[in-house]
Amino acid sequence: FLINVLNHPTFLSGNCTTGFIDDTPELFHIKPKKDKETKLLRFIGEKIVNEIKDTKRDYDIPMVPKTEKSVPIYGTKQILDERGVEGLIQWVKDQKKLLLTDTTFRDAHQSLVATRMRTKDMVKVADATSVLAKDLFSLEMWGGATFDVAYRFLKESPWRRLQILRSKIPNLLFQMLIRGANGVGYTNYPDNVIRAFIKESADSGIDIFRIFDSLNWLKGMEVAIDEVLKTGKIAEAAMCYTGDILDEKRDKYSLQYYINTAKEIEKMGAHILAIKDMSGLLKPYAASKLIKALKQEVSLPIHLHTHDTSGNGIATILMAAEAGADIADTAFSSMAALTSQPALNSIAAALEYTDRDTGLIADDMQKLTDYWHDVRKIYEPFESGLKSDSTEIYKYEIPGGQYSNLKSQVESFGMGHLFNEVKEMYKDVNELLGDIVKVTPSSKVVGDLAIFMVKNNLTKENIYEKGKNLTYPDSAVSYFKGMMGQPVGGFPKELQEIVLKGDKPLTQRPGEILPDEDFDKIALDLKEHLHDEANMRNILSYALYPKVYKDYLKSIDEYGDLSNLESHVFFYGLKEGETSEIELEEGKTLMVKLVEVQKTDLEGNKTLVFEVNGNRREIKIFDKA
Ligand code: 3PY
Ligand code: ZN
Repeated sequence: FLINVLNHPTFLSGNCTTGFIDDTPELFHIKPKKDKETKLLRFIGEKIVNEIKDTKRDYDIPMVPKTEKSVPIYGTKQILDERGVEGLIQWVKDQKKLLLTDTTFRDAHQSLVATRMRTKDMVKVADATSVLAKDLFSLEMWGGATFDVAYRFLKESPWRRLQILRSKIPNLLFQMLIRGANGVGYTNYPDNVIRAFIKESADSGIDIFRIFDSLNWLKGMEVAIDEVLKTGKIAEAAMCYTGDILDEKRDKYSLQYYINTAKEIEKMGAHILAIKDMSGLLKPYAASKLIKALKQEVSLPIHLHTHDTSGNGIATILMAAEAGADIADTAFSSMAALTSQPALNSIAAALEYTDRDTGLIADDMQKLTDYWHDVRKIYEPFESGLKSDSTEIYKYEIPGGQYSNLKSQVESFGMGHLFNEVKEMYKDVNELLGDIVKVTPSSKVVGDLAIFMVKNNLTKENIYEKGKNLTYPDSAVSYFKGMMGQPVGGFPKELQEIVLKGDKPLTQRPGEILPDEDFDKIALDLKEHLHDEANMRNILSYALYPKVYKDYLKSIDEYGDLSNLESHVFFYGLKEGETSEIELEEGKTLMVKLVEVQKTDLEGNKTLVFEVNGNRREIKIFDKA
């Protein structure tokens, strides 16, 4: 506080009267500052008293595989740095082996444990990943839902994650998923936000940007592709796969449709073509047919992304490899399968001693797999409960992350018993919308509408009458307004009118009409009201997610930086008698033991007795029960 006053320009100028206090009240607003240790104990105390109702389980701290990092490790990152983008792309084309991306840091946990993986668990295994997985093509480790979940639920900075992992894994290409004009959010952002976000991400360590549009509307990807090309990084433009090219009756998304889309993507200047099979609909023989055709028609390397929801994912990747795919997304097997990516270990084993041998060493992959196996146990409450593959995905066409989340979303509306109806309705809504590409955020529109229709007893037949006077979910209004872009084949007019109720839809790119974000104004707001550093990362976080970011700052203010807590302590607190070593700040480590939780007193508080570095500390927490 005193330093803020002493450094204030008015104070320094010597013109410090009572007016100074009136003009700068924020400097004089003295809150009793809780010290870091107290904040931390309060956070743990709140978990124990008010959040974790069941008795806490025992969690072992996952064992990090031991490695020796004696020589500088050379990998794809060095190829990019030394030979530039063109050189790297040529290198990819020259490879006989199937190159693999590991998605464990991003899509795997997004699809299996609701995106809850904390930076701490990634950082612990970063050195080992750099050494043992040195022959991977890339790590998909950022973007998609990870950005907002980091702030919203993990109370940590996604930028810090990128920065630390980048410094610890200097040899592998880092890859992120960006939803075109929707950035890492659910709605179109002004062009200057998308451009600044890509620039900052590139400067912070992202090498490959996988850019997609949730309706395969290429116009929605233009700004992002252009900006990635400007940064000198790799633009991997994706076409999302939906439907079934083997089914001649479903001719909206035919082989020819994908060939045309791929050719357009090539013309836009992309370096790599991604096939983004977000729901795992690309069947093995379809993969073969599609990739063979694309290899004839475009000269870009092809990167296949699929999900194993149906159980056919491994076969799809193998058939794709056979047909000439260059790179495939996989995840270490303890974080693979079901709604996640197919298992890296299985693909590598299947291709051993063949032309497309990945060159990855099974024992090394196993060591990383074992680590993730132990980590995953800590995230058990976030699992969807899906126990087996399901070919019903071919019918419902629900993306991996959404499929595993939909049940809890439906339950949160008190409609758990109607889950099957919601899934059927998801299919009906897709038909109502004219059969659209379903991936974030368009998949959210379909999901929200499906829940809304089941809740209001609407059907695809009666909605035109019975649904006329209802107010539709925000996502559906935004969709029909054209704020997510234009779907293949256009909007169904009658339904659009019912949802918009006279409001005029857009036909151009939303970015063309959205005013630029005022970064200076945000900077001022951050400094003056939120006492946050107004650097570009913080400004962008605020521009993308104002409320989420403000809540994050509030949490930091209240509980301090929680990123150094072990994950089982962050999520579940401590058990009586349990001790955890916590690095409070660099060079200051606390041994925190919970000695006992006393009974609720007459004022409704529980006293928690801790031992911190051997000293007794008592913390009172109000019991909300
Ligand atoms: C995302 O946008 O987060 C996805 O993973 C889409 O598949
Ligand atoms: Zn995915």
